[in-house]
Amino acid sequence: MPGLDDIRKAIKRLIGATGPYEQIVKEYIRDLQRALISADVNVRIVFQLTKRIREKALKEEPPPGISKKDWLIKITYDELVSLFGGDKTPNVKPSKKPYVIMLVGVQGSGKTTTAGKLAYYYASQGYRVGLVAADTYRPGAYDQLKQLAEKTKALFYGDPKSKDPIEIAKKGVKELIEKGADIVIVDTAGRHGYGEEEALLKEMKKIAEAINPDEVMLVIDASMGQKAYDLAKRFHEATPIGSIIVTKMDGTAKGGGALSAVVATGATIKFVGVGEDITELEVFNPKRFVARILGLGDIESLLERVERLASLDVEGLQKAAQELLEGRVSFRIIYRQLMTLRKLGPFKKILQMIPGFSIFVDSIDSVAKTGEEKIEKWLAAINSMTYEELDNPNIIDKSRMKRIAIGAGVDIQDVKELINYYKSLDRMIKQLKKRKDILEKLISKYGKILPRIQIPDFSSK
Ligand SMILES: Nc1nc2c(ncn2[C@@H]2O[C@H](COP(=O)(O)OP(=O)(O)OP(=O)(O)O)[C@@H](O)[C@H]2O)c(=O)[nH]1
Ligand SMILES: [Mg+2]
Repeated sequence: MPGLDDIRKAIKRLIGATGPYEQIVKEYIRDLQRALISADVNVRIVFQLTKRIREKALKEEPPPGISKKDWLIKITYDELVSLFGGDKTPNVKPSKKPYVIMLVGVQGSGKTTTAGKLAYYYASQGYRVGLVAADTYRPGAYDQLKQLAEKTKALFYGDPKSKDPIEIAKKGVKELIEKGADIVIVDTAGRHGYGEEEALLKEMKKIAEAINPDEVMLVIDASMGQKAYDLAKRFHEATPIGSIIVTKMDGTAKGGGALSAVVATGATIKFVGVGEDITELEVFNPKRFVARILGLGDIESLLERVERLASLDVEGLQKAAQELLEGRVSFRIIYRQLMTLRKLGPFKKILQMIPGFSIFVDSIDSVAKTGEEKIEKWLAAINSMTYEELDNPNIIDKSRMKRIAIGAGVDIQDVKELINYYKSLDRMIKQLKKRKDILEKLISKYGKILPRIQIPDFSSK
């Protein structure tokens, strides 16, 4: 998508940039603004959006393990997703059978092509689709839709001799439903040029009154850019049951402007057209759309990392690490470690990136080798310990081991291994305590860095 593609270039530049962070942010923001404006996104919206990005980039601390640049990309992603509609994924499933869709739009916006694409899309979902040619103005409209119906194996109704679109629409809907169509799509005429929205909406109303469609879809050509705002707004106000399809996203730099303008009206974009072929129609999903603009693979792995970090129990980990460093190894700490490990699985690499946690990770690492099954057994064993045993593992003798094993339903050998693990961990910490310099360094790092770490809540988004 031209226009928006420049965002990816801005990110590429960001990744390669060196120098003071503030300078990097400044240049990146400028690139981003240029890219969005060249995509015809409303200038005011562009400045609001980049202002938010700049503020977040400079004020917020990235989560542990995420670099500032990656964090900046993540912030950009979030802002772009909300620019293009946020978390909403449109519901394109017909709410009932049969379902009647009426397509409207100005001349040449892509209605007839889109009717064919929709027929193809819904047929591939298992629906029986019917197409009605209710455009009596455009010469060739009948043949154009008939061919599309043949191509997509859709039912078809049209009357090349009639000059009455309302009559055709009414008859067509009735006949195709009788023939067993689950979805009937009515293609209408688009004599109206840009700026003739009033006339378009008026005629739309007339046909709609006659056939009472379940949904009216307004087809908008993406090359309208942000001018799509007025049309979409009036349509949205006049037709609450309506939704919008933005076509020709492939052929214009202004697609970003068209999409963001339509989103700003509160109307729902259900599909976007991305080529002339009947297969080139996509359900519009803002997240996927933005991911693609930014370069899918990269952003996905970044998001995944951020989300993983967000789900970490940092407070619990901090406490456990602190306790470990202070040399008070107990089964309570080990229990927390095991729970973390169970949750994180192979993601301990992330933990390793958290300042001060590497030592903690080393000890987790040795547990990691013991495998999932063992972890479950050890957790069960710890669960059947008394409070006294939890805090003073040294009092656990043979007879206590036996009792714990029976209580947990595990072998006594498992309990022994757990005790051995405790002992090796305890030894390690004691050794570390002797290296006071390292310890002090770590603790000073804690004091400075850990309290500042704030993990945003991505889970609710
Ligand atoms: N590149 C590209 N071209 C498209 C897309 N959708 C439609 N077109 C082209 O746009 C032109 C007009 O499409 P139509 O479907 O005939 O438009 P219409 O709204 O039915 O036009 P009228 O019936 O005259 O109002 C055709 O050349 C289509 O191939 C799209 O998503 N991408
Ligand atoms: Mg047409």
